Amino acid sequence: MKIVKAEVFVTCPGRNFVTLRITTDEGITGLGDATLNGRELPVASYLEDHLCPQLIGRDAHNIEDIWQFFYKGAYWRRGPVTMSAISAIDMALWDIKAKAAGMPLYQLLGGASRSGVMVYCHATGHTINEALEDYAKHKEMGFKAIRAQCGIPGMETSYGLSKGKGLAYEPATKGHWPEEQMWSTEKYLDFAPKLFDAIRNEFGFEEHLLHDMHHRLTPIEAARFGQAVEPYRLFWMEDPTPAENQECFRLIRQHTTTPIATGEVFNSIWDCKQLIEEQLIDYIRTTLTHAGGITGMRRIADFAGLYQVRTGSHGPSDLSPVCMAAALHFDLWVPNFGVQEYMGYSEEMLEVFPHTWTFDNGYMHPGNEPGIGIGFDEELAKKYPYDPAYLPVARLSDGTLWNW
Ligand code: KDG
Ligand code: MG
Repeated sequence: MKIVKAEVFVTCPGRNFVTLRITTDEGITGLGDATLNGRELPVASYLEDHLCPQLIGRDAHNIEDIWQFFYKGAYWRRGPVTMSAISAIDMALWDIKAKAAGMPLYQLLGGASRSGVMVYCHATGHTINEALEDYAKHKEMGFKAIRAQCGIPGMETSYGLSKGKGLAYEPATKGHWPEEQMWSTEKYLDFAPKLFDAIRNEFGFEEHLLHDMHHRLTPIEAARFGQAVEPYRLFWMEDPTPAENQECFRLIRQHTTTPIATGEVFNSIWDCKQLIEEQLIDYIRTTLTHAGGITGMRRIADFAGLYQVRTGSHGPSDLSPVCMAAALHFDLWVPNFGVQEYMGYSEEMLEVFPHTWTFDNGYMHPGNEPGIGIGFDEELAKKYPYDPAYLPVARLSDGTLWNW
């Protein structure tokens, strides 16, 4: 089954998404997500100018060889741009293979290991009371795992907050200049435990409670945080410190039993190796779109399984519904599954990407259509042209650039 076409679409039904569509001589098409938030065009160009022309004429069934060809064959390895492009190709080819087999993708991977995929949602508020209201709303919807973020007194902005009450969280700002936000670790460390205290007092321990620190603390601060929140039994503290320096997670581990999750900015198994091998984390958060598609993620998950590290894939709405659809197949299969992030999508987004997944009482299922169960409405997508937007940057009060 030969590849005859590989097309790249950049569309913005509320957010910019980069979509790859591969077509074969048998008329089967597959979709892949290549979205890299705030850096969409370099991935689109890497695909269009370099990889797509080299796909034409190849056998669509040879997923592993094509993956190796683009990974090793470029000479230049890894990095978010390269790996997002390879990931999209991989996803689209698995979609095609599953359609050709007449099976939902999870069946090809080895079948379902569970009846549904536990997903976690986001509860946020500018104040603790607002966060409690939002938590109650999501609990009512049936979520069994809830991530909680809250505004910090004395700081105008903080990670994870929507721009207004009831609005979806959208960190990127339109235009060509990132928004600058202020950060204070001291204020955060003093305040954060109060949020978890209020949640556990109000709702008890029934739901899994998660929290994202978004790479902002130093290792010893993260250790202090982990220790301080132990009574609230978090499911995980996410990205406590930037993960380039992986040894430093040892220091956090020495001080706290709060589970640690990281990896949403990782691109390959090599980025995860030390953290997993030395059992410095509990959950690996790589995603299909940035870590090599099904082929890359399967290797990471199998390796993590040796060390009782479970998956907790990144799933914000800045990864397209194509990624979400494929992730649900992966999650249904992967033996060492932990949880899947699900931020949700607007109606506009879901009209462009019609899907077969379902949500029921906190669990999602990818559906049983052959392939990954996602479509792309090319005509509708044209109504939403690319609209440049950037993620914010963070600075300390004296102007020092920090980790956003
Ligand atoms: O594009 C950046 C977002 O994907 C990231 O800020 C979201 O940290 C995030 C999360 O855990 O969903
Ligand atoms: Mg995160």
